[in-house]
Amino acid sequence: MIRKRPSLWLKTRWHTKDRTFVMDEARKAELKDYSDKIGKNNLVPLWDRLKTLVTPEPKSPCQAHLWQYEDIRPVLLEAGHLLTAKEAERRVLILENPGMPGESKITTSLYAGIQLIMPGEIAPAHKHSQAAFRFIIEGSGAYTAVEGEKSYMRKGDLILTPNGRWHDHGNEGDEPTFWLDGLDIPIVQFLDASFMQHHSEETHEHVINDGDSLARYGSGMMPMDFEPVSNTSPVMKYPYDRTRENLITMKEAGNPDPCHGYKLMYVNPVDGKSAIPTMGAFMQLLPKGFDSSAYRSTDATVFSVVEGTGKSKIGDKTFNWGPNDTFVVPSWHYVQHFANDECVLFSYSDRSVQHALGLWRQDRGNR
Ligand code: GTQ
Repeated sequence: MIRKRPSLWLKTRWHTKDRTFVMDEARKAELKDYSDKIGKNNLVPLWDRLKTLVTPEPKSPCQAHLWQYEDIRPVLLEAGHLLTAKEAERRVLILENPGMPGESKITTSLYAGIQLIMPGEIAPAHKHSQAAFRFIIEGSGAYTAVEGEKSYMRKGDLILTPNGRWHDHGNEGDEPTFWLDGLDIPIVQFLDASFMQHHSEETHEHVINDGDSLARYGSGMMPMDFEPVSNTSPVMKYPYDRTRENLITMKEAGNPDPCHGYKLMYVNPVDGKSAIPTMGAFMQLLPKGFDSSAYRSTDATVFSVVEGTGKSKIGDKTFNWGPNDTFVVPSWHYVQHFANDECVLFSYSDRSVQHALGLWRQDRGNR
């Protein structure tokens, strides 16, 4: 027969407000002794941890932050004279969230860095489990090649590097070229699924022309009998002139979304889902004077300013931004954008992952 312990029932008082028990010192000591004892066997009482593990709302170490391009550009150029792209393999400054020092993360799930390649340089071919995109900030004449398809870079272009594919970067022009690297490094790290290899040659053979995949897959048509080889978009470059033109056409029609202005998502034309399965990428236009409604979502989002100046209120902080600046909005923080001029903002997040797992939530600001 199971016996109730009347002594414990009597000793327990339920604190209704935050659902904790009120205990006297003797009982606290008893429970502490217990957890110390079982700790030796790598066991931990859930009742000490439940509140921090299962929170009523997202509680992130990720902090809202702004990186100004004028602080990055000169020191990255300095690195351009300190070591070659070949020596560094990739000459990149990581944008590390101040709330997670040492973790190489801009949000809990995503990585960001600014990469520089000097004229004449090559960043040698390698491949890895992590997927990447390059969002071009400054310079032209450089390229990323993915398994032989060379995509030349211009400001505002988005170039994909699907996971597991050989890729190298080079600069055939005469200007230093800078871009934002977005990678799913923390997701792959979390899942312990990282593999990487160096190519036997410095560059993979370049056999496919710039724009080839865009022509084949990215113009509302598909090659006959096309069978996708992966769930990443087969389009390697989404050129800015097209993206911008689409946003301008939308703006001319009017009726901006109160939270987003005019906003498009980069999609895989094969399935209409995110171009890269582990990262959602977006581009939005905010008309001059636009003052967005407060918005929050569970996908912490990294923004890169393409055109215009403005400010964003993120939680209780306000950041003034201009072209080429990067800022991050943590999960479930209200964000409100104010556009001084007509602004174009690129952004990326783990929305696609949260969507796939049924975790994504948004709140369109009914405060
Ligand atoms: O260009 O392949 O910022 O492998 C970090 C890791 C860039 C790249 C990064 C990488 C790359």
